[in-house]
Amino acid sequence: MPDLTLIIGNRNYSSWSLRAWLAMRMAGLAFEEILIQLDQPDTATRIREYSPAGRVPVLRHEDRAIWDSLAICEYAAELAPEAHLWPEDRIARAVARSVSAEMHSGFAALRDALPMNIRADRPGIPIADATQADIDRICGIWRDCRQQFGAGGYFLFGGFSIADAMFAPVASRLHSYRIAVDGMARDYIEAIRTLPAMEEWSVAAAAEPWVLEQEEIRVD
Ligand SMILES: N[C@@H](CCC(=O)N[C@@H](CS)C(=O)NCC(=O)O)C(=O)O
Repeated sequence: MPDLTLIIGNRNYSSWSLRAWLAMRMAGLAFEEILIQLDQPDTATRIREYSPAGRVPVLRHEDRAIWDSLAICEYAAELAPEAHLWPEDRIARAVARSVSAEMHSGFAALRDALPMNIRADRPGIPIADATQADIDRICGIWRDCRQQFGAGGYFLFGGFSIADAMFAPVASRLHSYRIAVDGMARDYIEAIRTLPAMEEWSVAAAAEPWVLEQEEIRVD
């Protein structure tokens, strides 16, 4: 196995894989990829070949496993300090870590109701109150970060950071389901969607032939 190998799930659906992959790409690291199709009879066994946690993403570095998207993002930041995957300013960095952790551990209603489905274009899904509350909080985070720290670029802390990797799947979800958001959130979603690394991932996601029915939310 090469030095760095990232094990991911289906690009179209695996939001955790996208986060780790974006951080690795934006760090400028060379790595190989192994894609394990989710929801197959052998998925769990195949993932456990690389990580006892049994989830993707997993990063293999030499003979060690680093698992969990946020840990992989942190590791990418340490391997490539010159990429500044965390903001340089201490306060900005603390806020970036806070919003990344909030994303990592929260927003269950939104994650359940609006699964990441990069190739979908599906307006008209009814939005429950709990999901709307998650959307409002996320847009609030984006607004605060952009207003306070975003002056140097188009991302939450100006230049691309791990916080953007963490929120990229949400940006994709809000786009796929055409969720109404304010202008600042719309601009941020476009900044994520048009990031060349995100475009590369999205093109590959659209080309995948696999459909996971339980992830395909449709309007009745
Ligand atoms: N907290 C973990 C979550 C990872 C996770 O839930 N991954 C899903 C795919 S997006 C998975 O591995 N599913 C495999 C399975 O359930 O068999 C992370 O941040 O990496």
